[in-house]
Amino acid sequence: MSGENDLDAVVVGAGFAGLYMLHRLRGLGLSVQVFEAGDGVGGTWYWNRYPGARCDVESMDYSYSFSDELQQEWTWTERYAAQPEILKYINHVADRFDLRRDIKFSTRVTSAVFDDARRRWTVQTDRGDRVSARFCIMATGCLSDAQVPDIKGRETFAGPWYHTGHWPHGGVDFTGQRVGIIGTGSSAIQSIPIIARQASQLVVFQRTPNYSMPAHNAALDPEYEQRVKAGYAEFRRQARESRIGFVVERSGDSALAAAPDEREREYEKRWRRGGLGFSAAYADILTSQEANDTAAEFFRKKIRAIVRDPDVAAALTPTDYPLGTKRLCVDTDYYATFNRDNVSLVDLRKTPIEAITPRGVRTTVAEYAVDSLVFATGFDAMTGALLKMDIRGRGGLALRDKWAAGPRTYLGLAVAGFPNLFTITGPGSPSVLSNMIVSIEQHVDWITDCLRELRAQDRQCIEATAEAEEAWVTHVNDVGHMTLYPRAKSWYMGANVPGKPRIFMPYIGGVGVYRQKCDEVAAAGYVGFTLS
Ligand code: NA7
Repeated sequence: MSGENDLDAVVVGAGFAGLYMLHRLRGLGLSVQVFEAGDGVGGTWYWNRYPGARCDVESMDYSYSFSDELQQEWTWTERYAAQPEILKYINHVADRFDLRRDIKFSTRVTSAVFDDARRRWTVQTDRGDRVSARFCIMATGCLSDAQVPDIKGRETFAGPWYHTGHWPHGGVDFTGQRVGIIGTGSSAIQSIPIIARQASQLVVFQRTPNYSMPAHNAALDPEYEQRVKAGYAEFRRQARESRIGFVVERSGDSALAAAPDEREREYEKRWRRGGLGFSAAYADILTSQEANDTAAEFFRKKIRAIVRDPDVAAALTPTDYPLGTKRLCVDTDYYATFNRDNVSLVDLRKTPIEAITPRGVRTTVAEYAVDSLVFATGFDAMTGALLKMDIRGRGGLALRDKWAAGPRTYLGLAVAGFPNLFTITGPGSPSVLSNMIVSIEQHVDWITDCLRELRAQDRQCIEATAEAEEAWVTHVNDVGHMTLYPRAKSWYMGANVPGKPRIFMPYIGGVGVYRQKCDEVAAAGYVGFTLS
């Protein structure tokens, strides 16, 4: 497929998606160059090294399934793997499959421009690379563009500051310090209990309280591990066909139809089990406000039972959006941490931040002096990393312009007007609503089959049609609006980034259903695409 100095494919990113994509493309005999901004593999797990960083999906689920040798030989130590262990795993994968030789590290792609005449992509980097490739595959991650909010006076702060998504590799020792943390999403909820144990004082600045489940993390039960490994093929099959990429048992269709004491027992059982499966208890929790209220009220009671100070408990209790419509968090001792004498909570809804000062953070009522400041303020999710690059399709069309009113894709995999460009777990696919590894493998396998088919048919180009894209965008939107998700100001909706269009970006139809749709598209000769 390649001419002189030309590559078959460029892959952007060397996280879980980029690495597996490279492995599969090599299997097709294609020439591939991967560019990675970090100086090592791992993506999310390379950057997010904040204290307590841990996967919310259980270890036996959150791993590659493509190699049985790999999944049999690797042993996880905990029910939920911590960041260092996941990073070790992905480094092991890179070595085991000899992936590093095609990855250029510490190199950020700045632009990807489609040349209509040659029908190739020209990709440029911040290190002066300029390569030409038939295919351009974005494995840039959904939560990789860290957001430090533009708060007045930010640059005047005299002490060190950190973003959870760009944590120093050597770690940070907060012993004896007064620390401020802005944000109470997953990253904050994982790190707050640990920072609180180190710091002399921790001030938590909260804009929106979250619903958080206990993790009940523990050493991985060797018996469970053996059982899964003995039946891994079936375990993975069920995950692929499930709604969210791992199996969560459902108790019934309707929380409202269940008797109140039975429902309470069910919620209690799930609380004791811990983890993300809570909102799957009843099918209507995410579609009926009334059903959702029963689950939300259960959480509120738990928070009141754990947190001693009623005012702090009230501030930590979400009341104005349905449970599960912002990402459910999973924690170890989060709520209990607010019983510590050295931890205080500032409710920014009552007393918003006015400015960051050289000494700390000033709200409408007080200045909080701190030695260090942590921004746990999240990411420009799903589109941020893509739109940071200058991506231009046919006729010079900029992706930034095309997506000015929100992302538009076909299947979350391709974009009309951008031939031979693929987005792994792009907006419009289940992505962040699923076990990412299951969704990544599904996309990578689909793209690999697609490129093999193009070669078999001696075609050079594949492009989503505008009609198929329009129909998919409508479908993603329709399904999203059948749920309660659009009622929350979440990063799923783009609500955390000032000025970002408010669109429900992921596809909530379910991982199994979505896979079937993608397979049908391929089996029918890539309906909705033009091959040339
Ligand atoms: P999240 O979940 O986006 O959380 C970011 C937090 O920071 C959240 O509480 C935000 O409040 C808060 N935030 C953001 N900007 C501001 C400003 N300007 N002022 C005050 N507070 C602010 O990011 P995470 O890193 O915790 O988690 C990302 C995902 O990683 C997570 O969902 C999992 O999938 C894993 P808000 O809620 O917007 O009011």
